[in-house]
Amino acid sequence: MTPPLSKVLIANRGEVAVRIIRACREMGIVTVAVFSEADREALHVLQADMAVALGPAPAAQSYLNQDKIIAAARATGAQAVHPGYGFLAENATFAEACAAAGLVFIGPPPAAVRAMGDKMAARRVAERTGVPLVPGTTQPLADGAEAARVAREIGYPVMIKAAMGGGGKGMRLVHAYAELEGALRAARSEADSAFGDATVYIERYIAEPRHIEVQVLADAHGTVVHLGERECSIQRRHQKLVEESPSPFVDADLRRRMGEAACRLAAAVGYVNAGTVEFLVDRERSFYFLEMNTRLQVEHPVTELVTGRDLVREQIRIAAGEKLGFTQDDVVFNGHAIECRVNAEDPDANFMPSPGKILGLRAPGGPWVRDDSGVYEGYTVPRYYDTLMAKLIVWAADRDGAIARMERALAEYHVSGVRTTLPVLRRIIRHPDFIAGRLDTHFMERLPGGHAGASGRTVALIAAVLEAYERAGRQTSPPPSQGVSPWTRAGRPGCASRRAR
Ligand code: MV4
Repeated sequence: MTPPLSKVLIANRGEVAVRIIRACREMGIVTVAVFSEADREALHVLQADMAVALGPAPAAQSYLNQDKIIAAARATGAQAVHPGYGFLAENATFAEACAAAGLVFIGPPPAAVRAMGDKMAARRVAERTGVPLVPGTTQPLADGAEAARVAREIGYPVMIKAAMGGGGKGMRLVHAYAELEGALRAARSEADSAFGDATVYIERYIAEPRHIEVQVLADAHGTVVHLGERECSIQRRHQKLVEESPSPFVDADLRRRMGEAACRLAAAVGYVNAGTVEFLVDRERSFYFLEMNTRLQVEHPVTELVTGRDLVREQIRIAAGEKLGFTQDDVVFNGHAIECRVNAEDPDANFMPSPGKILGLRAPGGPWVRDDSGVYEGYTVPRYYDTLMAKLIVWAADRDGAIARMERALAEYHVSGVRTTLPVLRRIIRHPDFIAGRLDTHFMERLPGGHAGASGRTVALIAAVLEAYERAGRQTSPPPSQGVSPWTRAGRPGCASRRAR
């Protein structure tokens, strides 16, 4: 058996890096942080036992630079790498590079990442394992004629999706035959430029669905269990704002059927570690496989609070070759948890990123309130990365109690210096539809001022502003440092081995 891990490198930043450090510390594992030039003062750097500089702020030169991260792991004697989410978390090539360097990748086997990365291949796995999937194609579309034939068969409206897409990129809704040709061309060209692969497929459009996902855990000894579902319907332009577990729409029978489907799918691709199977659920409570995320998810805490299981700890134990140590029958669901994402964005300016110095910060506390934060008062939120600053998670015995507790906690929350999504979160939590559990993926479009989508023109305007902002930033940034920076030196073993205080 693999010896337990004693030193882990966290190939990420922000709140998730802090979350992983916390699990490691409780397990007696030494932590190695990595950081970019924009993150010298970041919380994850302050909290880790050791820290290694990667290079300039842009992710391509820091958090996405596989060679630098593997070199940092080797230099510090880390045995394993936790990728968190985003960045390299679903990069099969990186998982392989870790293995080649003798490092344990705390995540699924590269083959499982690849199988699920191709959405059409994932649909084929669902098909042959009897997991319900949205009616449509499971082989690449040859041409417009074939698309028209399939669309007529399954019935309009349909969606054209990029095989290598996900998260809404390269996706087109087609209401009628007249739009098909143009949508097909647009989806192909968007897919080609975004993923370097123009392969697309067609699905029947599910109107006003709920987005419900199932958490799975699989060990290397053949045990696969699910930890129930998360309701993630409250999204804006494919960014989740509020998540909860259990879903107010899912009863014990649906939970069991969705859970079994998720476990079957995971087992079929030889899945090991934590993963999430996404489903669309329609008004009739029919569920359809959408895609599988082969990583820890941002919203994992709500599952932790209702199951009492530490998902990051389980990920590390599984990666070390340990047995899960419990079965599906041991998984019990207790109470209700809700998570709100606090982003540095300006809800009054179409959720434009709002980087800058946090001048004042008071996070809520009290019973059953969890603050998973990557920031502190006086910290400057860099403009280079995702805007997620912190997650606020509450637990209560039932959904009404959790809503009351979230409303109380949001009222305690004060941030100044940067704009945040807090005002929108307060409005969502008090909305009659939210309170009644009337949720679907169009919730934000109905929220006054929530403007779920932006018109094409607004998007173009934002893109232009951001580009100008980026150009201005580049001109004022210091030139890239040459050779070994003091930060790289500080990160080398023996130099900056800062034990936790
Ligand atoms: C769909 C759909 C309706 N019908 N597929 C959006 C992200 C990507 N993962 C899949 N998405 C959707 N696929 C069919 N056949 C509606 C969406 C969708 C959506 C899904 C989950 C959460 C929010 C969403 C917002 C808009 C559209």
